[in-house]
Amino acid sequence: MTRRPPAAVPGPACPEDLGKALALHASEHGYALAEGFNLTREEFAETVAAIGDLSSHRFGTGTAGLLDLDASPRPDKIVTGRSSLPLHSDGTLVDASPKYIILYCHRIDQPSGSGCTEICKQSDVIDNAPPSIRALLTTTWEYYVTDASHFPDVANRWMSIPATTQTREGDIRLNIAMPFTGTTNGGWHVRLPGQTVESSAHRFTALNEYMRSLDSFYVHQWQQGDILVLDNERVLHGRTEIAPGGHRHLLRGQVNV
Ligand SMILES: O=C(O)CCC(=O)C(=O)O
Ligand SMILES: [Fe+2]
Repeated sequence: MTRRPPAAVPGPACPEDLGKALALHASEHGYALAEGFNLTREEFAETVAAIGDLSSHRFGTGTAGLLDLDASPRPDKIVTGRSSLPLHSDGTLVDASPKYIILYCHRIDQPSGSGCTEICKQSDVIDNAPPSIRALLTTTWEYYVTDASHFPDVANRWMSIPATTQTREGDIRLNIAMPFTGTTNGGWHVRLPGQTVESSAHRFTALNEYMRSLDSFYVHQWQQGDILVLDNERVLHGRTEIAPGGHRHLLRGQVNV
């Protein structure tokens, strides 16, 4: 299933105007797509810097202004590697939630369905949740991070993190990273307090199925030159697995406002 976002933003010529237009659209609709760009790494970094402040980077590779998501074949790389990524809000595991995530498709050569970005709107998740899902979203989840290459400061110990927090405006937002499913090398494990990873799994499976059934669930099939800006307070995002032999190189930036 590949649905287009509400509206693709027409492309202003200069990086500064482009970045600002995309961020404004994302803050209203959750995310914004612009197509057909041909940016150098420097132009991408300028576009990112025009959107906001670059101070909150806590990952093991890259910088806030430019991180390479280049489908590394190394088995110790998960987020910057080739596996699927479950739906999550960025910054959950490192306690540094950025406002916007900016992704640019630098190079792509992969089959349909490979390396797609999956998105769903947090308001849709929260507002329509049946009681059993609501209970899961109002509790604390426990995480054990194994992708030490991407999360060097928090790996290899259990952490308790409430599933919701407040935005700067005082709205409730999700602060979650769903467990990995069906991959041998996931980047983190998730359990509920007092339960094991295994005994928690059926509740996360129900939440996963629920989120994927929502009207706002959107799967983006990348084309070279696409720019996708996500409002991390309004959407969750994930990734489908990158098919064997597929090439996918996104440039990623993140900013606060
Ligand atoms: O590779 C992707 O599509 C996204 C990876 C990701 O979740 C991130 O860099 O925040
Ligand atoms: Fe992410």
